Amino acid sequence: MKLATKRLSAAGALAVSAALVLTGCTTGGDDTAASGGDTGNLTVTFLPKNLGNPYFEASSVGGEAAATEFGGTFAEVGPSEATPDAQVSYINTLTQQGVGGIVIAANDPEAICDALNEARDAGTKVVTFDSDTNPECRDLFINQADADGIAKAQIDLIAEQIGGSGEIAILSATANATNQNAWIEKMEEYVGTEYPDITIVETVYGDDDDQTSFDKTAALLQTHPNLKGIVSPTTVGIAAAARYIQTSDFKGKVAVTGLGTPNQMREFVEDGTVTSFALWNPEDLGYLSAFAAQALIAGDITGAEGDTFTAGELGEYTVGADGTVLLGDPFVFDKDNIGDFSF
Ligand code: RAM
Repeated sequence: MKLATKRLSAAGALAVSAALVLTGCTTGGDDTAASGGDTGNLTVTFLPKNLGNPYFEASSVGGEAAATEFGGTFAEVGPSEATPDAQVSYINTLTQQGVGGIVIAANDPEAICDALNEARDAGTKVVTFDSDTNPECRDLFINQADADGIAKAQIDLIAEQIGGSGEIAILSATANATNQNAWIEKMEEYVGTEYPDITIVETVYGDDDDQTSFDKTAALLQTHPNLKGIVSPTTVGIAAAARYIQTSDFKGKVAVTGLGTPNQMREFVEDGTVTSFALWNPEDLGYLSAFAAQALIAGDITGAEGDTFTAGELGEYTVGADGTVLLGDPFVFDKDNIGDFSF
C-alpha cells in the first residue's frame, strides 16, 4: 500500500487553520474568478462533519491549496458538534449566498438531502467527501479509499496485535455517520470470514467528541474485562482511546488501532501504547475534492461515470460508478515511518 504524499505540509495546516473563517459569511468572491474565461462561480466552501477535528483541518489545507491553484475562493464553515441538523442550517445559508460549490462530509446519509438538493436547484454544485449522502443528493462523492480495504486494514492490524484471537470492541464516531457505518459493516463481515477466533463484543459511539470517546473507552473496558483490543475507525476516537489506555493499567494489555492522523497518534506510537494504525492523506482528499467541485462548476464534467478531470498535481481522475471518485489506498503508520509524516 502506498500513500500519495504530494500534499503533506504541517506548516501549511497551521497557517490555514488559523486563517480559516468559520462564520459562514465570508465566501463572497467574484463569479468569474480565475483566468478571465467563463469558469463559473469558483467560490467553494467546505462543510466538514464538525470543526476542531485535525482530520478536517488537514482536508481544508488541501482544499484551500487547490482553490488557490485554480483561482477560486475557499472558505470553511461548520458546526462544533457532528450533527446533520447543524449542517442543514449551514447548507441553507450557503444556498442563500449562492456559492459555486459545497464540499461536505455528511453527518447522515438522508437528513441533509433536501437542503443539498435545494442548493443544487439554485445552481450550486455539491461534492461529498469522506462521508457520503444518498447519491441522489450530490453531484460527486470523493471516496478516500475503498470500504473493503479500509475495513481489512483495521481488522488485520488488530488481529496481529492481539495474536489472532479474543474479544474486541469498536469505538465509532456518530451513530449515523455514513462512512463509519459502511466500514463497520465490512469489518464485521471480514472478522466473520477471516478470523473465527475473534469476537466483536460491542460497538459504541463517541460522537467524534474527545471526552465522549474517552468516557466510552473507560466504559468498554469496565463492561468487558476480557477485552483485548479496541478498533476505532475515527481519528477522534482512536486518539481518545489511546490517551485513556496510556495512563491506565491496560497499557500493554489492550491494543488500540483504527484510523488516526500521524500528528495525533505520534506520542502513543512512540511510547508503545499503540503499535500501528491506518489512514490516507486527508490533505490530498481535500485537494481532490476542491478540484472536483471546480470541474463541475466549470462544466468540464457532470459527474457521470467515465468523466475525467485533472486535480492539479495529483493528476487525472476518472468518475466511477455512482458518481464516485476514489483517492487511493489506505496506508499503515507505525514507529518506523510515523516520523516521515506531518498532518
Ligand atoms: C474522523 C471523522 C472522519 C473519518 C476519520 C477517519 O476524523 O469521523 O469522518 O473519515 O475520522
